[in-house]
Amino acid sequence: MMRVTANTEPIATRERTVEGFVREYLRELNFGQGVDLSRASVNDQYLALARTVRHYLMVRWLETLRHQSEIQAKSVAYLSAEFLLGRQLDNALLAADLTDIVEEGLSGLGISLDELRQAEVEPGLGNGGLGRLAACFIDSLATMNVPSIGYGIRYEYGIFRQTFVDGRQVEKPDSWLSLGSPWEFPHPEAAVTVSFGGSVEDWTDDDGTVRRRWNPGWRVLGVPYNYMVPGYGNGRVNTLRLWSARATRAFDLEIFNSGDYAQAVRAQTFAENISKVLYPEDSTPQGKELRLQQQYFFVACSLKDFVDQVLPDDFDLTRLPDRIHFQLNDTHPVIAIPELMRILVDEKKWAWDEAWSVVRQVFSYTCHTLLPEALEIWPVELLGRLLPRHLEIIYRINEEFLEGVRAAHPDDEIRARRMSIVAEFPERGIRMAHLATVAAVKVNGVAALHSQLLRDKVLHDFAEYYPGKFTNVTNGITPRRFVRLSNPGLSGLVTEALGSEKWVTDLDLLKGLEPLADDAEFRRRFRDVKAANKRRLVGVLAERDDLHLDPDTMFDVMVKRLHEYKRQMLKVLHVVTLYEQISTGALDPADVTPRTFAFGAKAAPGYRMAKEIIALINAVGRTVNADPAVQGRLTVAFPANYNVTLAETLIPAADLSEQISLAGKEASGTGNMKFMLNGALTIGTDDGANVEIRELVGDENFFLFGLTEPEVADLVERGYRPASYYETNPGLRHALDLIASGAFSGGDRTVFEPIVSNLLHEDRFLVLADFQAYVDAQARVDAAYADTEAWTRSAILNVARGGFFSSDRSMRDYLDRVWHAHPVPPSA
Ligand code: NBG
Repeated sequence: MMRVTANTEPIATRERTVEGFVREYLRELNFGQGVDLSRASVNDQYLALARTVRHYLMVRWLETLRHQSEIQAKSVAYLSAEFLLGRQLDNALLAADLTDIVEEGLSGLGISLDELRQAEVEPGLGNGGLGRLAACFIDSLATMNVPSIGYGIRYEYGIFRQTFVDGRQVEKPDSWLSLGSPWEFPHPEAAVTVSFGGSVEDWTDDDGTVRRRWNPGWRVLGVPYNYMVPGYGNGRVNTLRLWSARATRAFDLEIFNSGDYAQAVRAQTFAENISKVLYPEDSTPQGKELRLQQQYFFVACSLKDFVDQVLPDDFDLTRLPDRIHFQLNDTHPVIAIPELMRILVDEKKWAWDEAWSVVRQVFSYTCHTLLPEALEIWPVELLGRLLPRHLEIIYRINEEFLEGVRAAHPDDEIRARRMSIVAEFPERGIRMAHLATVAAVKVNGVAALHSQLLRDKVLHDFAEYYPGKFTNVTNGITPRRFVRLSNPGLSGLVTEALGSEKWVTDLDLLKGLEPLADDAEFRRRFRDVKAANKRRLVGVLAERDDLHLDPDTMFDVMVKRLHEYKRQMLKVLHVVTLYEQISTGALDPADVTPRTFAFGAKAAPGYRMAKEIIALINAVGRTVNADPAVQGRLTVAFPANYNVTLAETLIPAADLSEQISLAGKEASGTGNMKFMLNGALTIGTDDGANVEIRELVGDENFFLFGLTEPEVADLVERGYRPASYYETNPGLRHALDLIASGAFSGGDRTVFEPIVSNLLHEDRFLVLADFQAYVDAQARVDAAYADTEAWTRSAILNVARGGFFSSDRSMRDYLDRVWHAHPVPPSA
């Protein structure tokens, strides 16, 4: 008999040549995709490529998993309802250092890598900043060799695809999985069961102890889908595990046996609905039952996975705090706290106090908002119906917590009520932020100002009660995706100037660019990069959106979710003001810096005012862009469906970054950091991470305007009357009157009446109060832009001083201040 010796040498070392890659690729195309090259569609070619690249990472992935379970080091589990990943291919190529080999190999086959890049549909499993932050964090954790895992939901439909019909937003489903999903590894055999509903009863165990037992009403299965999270250039591949809901077989069979086939199929649909679609609300939660189901579903799956699968069988759970820290990304996963209590007390039969002492050591909570209405409160009725045992547990946690509060503050019942986990008005509800704060080791805000306002305002009582529990970790962004990949021109220049690529994992090295801001030749090359990025964007938007832009104008960009507090409205008013002044002859067009005003923003489908503002931006754009009087001076560009992919071409092309939220409302912002690191100057308020950006870059390289947070508080306290600004400021009056006149709505005065009257009579976010300061700051921008050399110098300094905003630094802060875990380099 012939003996077969398997070649166990990793593919990664065996085939890292152009020829090796081509062989692998063709094999994947033929045997994986089932086509030959001559008949392969672009999608076939892309899928085969993705799978080939995956092979190269596989050995490292398996090695990471093996090493991780061997050394049993303390790990971090990042629990997040959203991971806004963006496209995977380029990042995988970069991590595996395969780009050149693949490009050459494909081109030999007559295939363009770039075309295949465009074939990838990005997984939009998040709404905005919070979800993208989670994606940046897992990238950094992998790159920094931190043993860690991301846990979330595999939504079948991610964030909706935005289209415009007559300038109004119309949402289309995002069926990102429909053409295949080459980056995921489903493990149906490892599905876990999650329970809901039913009731709780007493029972007496063998040693006579009376315990509580949950008799659930229904169950679903959670199927894990694993994704690779490759570190940059370090051979590590971490895991992101997303859960997909399926009907349990028992559930199906029961109903099927009762003879009702249609009902059995409906039950299946019911179960699978849980992971069907991402809720498209950003910052403002909707207290929907399905949403709570989603939250409990992924958290229960993840805890069970960690306790039963990741930990060894004989693991002593009292040692849990040495092995894991669960980071709660906002309140969405906070139901994990009573869930772990339930596991320890009901399933493992621990004493309550023993369980609580462990639970209190393994969770930390990141808050991402300052809007009180954005903190989740679940109606007791709903939570009790869906998770009756968890409600009991929460009540007991609250009782004991309030005992402590009352002991510390006798005769202050008002305080106890304010701090209670259970709200009494307007209906009984569970305040998830309070529950998180009570149980967490640390509570952090996401920028210095935000953390300070959390301590001083939003969670003030708690900061007093738990000194030392509150901390700050300023957000960051991954330099791999948002500089190295998205801005190859700048990356090349920086690498050449610094003499190495080390900055990609040590962003503070950008400091070394500072002296070059004074070097005329470097400035010229820096400008050339920006100009090329602008041309690249112009090309993309011409093709993608049939928008035709002039790359020789200033690119003034505001991209983020549409929210009144973010104040896209201010920027529209600025456009309208300039337009009105040019039209009436008050301003000579020759004195106006030619600008492209670019917007990108999705509104939550149910958010009326946000959708009106989108319609207004498009209406103003249509009028302005068609008017010969402002031709070549003012252009409005609002490409639909802003997403991570578009961000990657838009941000590197920007001259001016708009970060103009009302002070005290934007927790951090992360777009602001991406723009800075791509050499845009910021016009912004003293809000969120803008404060730190300005401190780092210096006042002279930042266009600050607007009320400060204390000034806002003061003005609101005294009674804000927006109409007074309209009455006393002729420029503002003219702009608002022009909108109200129907000039942008075909003469119809009713169309934008709701916007105008909201601004005049309510204006919750003080747009009118900051209007003049904003217009004045924009005049300073124009003046600065006119001095090309000085502007370029500032832009270079923005890049040079932006290293602090690497998400690697954020991770270091979490490791030191929150997780007390350490990087573990792979075995030699
Ligand atoms: C958002 C904030 C942003 C912040 C991101 C990431 C939510 C609830 N919050 O300011 O609005 O940058 O979180 O921290 O989406």
